[in-house]
Amino acid sequence: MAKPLFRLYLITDRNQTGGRLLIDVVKEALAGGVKAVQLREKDLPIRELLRLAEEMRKITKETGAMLFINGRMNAAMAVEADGIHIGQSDLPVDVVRKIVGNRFMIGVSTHNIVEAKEAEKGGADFITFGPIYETPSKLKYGKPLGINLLKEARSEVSMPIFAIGGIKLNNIKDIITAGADGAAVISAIIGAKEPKKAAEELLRYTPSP
Ligand code: 3NM
Repeated sequence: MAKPLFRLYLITDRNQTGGRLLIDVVKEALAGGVKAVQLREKDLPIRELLRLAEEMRKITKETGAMLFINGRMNAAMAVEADGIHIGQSDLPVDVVRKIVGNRFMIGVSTHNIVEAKEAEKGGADFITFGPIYETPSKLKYGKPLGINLLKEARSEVSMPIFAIGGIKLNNIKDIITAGADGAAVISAIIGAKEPKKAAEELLRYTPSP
């Protein structure tokens, strides 16, 4: 089975920082040991996203963490990100792979077994699979898939799987036991009072490869 380069995938949402600057919250998470950040600010105009991506690139580089940009290949190229993360309404993964070659890692958001298998076939490096549990924005992502479907995904694909959706300190052990390689989180870190501590605690359950 392919092994991921990281185990905890931090996804941004600048609306969940409780008034703090996103860059400061991510800095704290990096200080807590996070090694992969996905900049996911879908509604930001491209120039603002680019500015934020540049800042994120700087702080991830300083801590040896990987940076992924959600959706926008041009911004990913401009800041020399490590990868891009695409969803089911972006270009198909095989097309993105054709465009970027091996210049970027490609992560794909998947929500069922068919999408997971397609992502693997299309040349993704890893997937997120979810939502496993209820998330604060549950309506957007659909009904929780649950642990059993995560187990099924594990048996169907050999690429790294990051469970996503409602992953917290109290359930992260269960998704690892079910076969996930790691967890992808927003609120557990971005919304935490102490993002550094939150990252450290989650990382205890997701040991480095
Ligand atoms: N994607 P939290 S669930 C961005 O199922 C995202 O693909 C999902 O936020 C999916 O860690 C989700 O706060 C939200 O639950 C994850």
